[in-house]
Amino acid sequence: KKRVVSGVQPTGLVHLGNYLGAIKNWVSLQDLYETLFFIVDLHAITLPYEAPQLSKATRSTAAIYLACGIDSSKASIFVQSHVRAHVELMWLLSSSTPIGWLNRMIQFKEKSRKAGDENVGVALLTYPVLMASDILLYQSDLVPVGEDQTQHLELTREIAERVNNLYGGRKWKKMGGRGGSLFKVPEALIPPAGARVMSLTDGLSKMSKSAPSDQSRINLLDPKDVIMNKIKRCKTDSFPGECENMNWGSFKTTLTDALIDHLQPIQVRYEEIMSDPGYLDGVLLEGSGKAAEIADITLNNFTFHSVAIKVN
Ligand code: AQP
Repeated sequence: KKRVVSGVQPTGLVHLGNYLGAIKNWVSLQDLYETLFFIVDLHAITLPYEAPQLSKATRSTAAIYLACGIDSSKASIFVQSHVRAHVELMWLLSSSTPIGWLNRMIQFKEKSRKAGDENVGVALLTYPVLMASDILLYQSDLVPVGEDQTQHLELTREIAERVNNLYGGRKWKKMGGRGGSLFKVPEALIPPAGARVMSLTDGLSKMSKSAPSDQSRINLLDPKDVIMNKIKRCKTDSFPGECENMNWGSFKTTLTDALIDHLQPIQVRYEEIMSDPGYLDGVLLEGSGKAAEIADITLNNFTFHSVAIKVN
């Protein structure tokens, strides 16, 4: 089976965009592929954050994966920082990644321009290398990516190719190494069309966890009356579509009802999971165990090929 990896950052409350653009698709992917879904807490610390808030969001995001139908008997569900190999491989990869490649990343340019050089950590520049590590560690075949992440996946592919050239190949066979390519070069798995959910208050931006106004998004855990209110107040576009015979009033009511019906069972399941911390811990422990087994093989092999001597 081909292997697929993906994750959500615990930077806030999981919203409808994260669900429709990512988590809902993962539920179908887990039947077709070998899947690893993680909560990328190490990516969530590139901008200022509160540690207790982060750990709460990490648990909550894991519970949301399960509540949405990710099945721990099919997929490995884990927290990125629980598998130490992510950071270690990142260091090794970063020494072979030209700084010019990172300077070109659009997200870095945008975020650092907004916050100013003195206010952003070095990790904001280097985090695409961590993303490369997240993917390459598992010898992933396919990575589901939204359009804003295609540049980072392309960087991952370039890093893999460069490192395969530098440290892979025949010369290592003589040294007892595997030779050939060390990392699989992953392909993008483009999600179904229409997967970009826009902000409720600004039609030009996507719905986002870190947008300051909660009115701009529908959180998966929003109560019924909050969802009703947000939809009542949200902007609508003027493109004729499937519901063109409806007026705004009946369209918004239909949408609200459909959304509430869809989210309600997820919310019930979420509460059940959160009321049983032992269960959630067990899922995460098992997931990180399975992930570490794969990750350690890649990391050990690459460490041997790039820096360390082999001792028996
Ligand atoms: N509005 C969206 N529509 C469709 N898909 C979306 N995704 C995010 N927003 C939308 C998808 O959700 C997955 C996880 O995203 P992430 O947590 O890694 O970071 P992000 O893309 O930056 O998401 P946010 O919600 O906007 O978080 P913040 O505010 O922290 O930056 C990805 O697959 C993404 O495509």
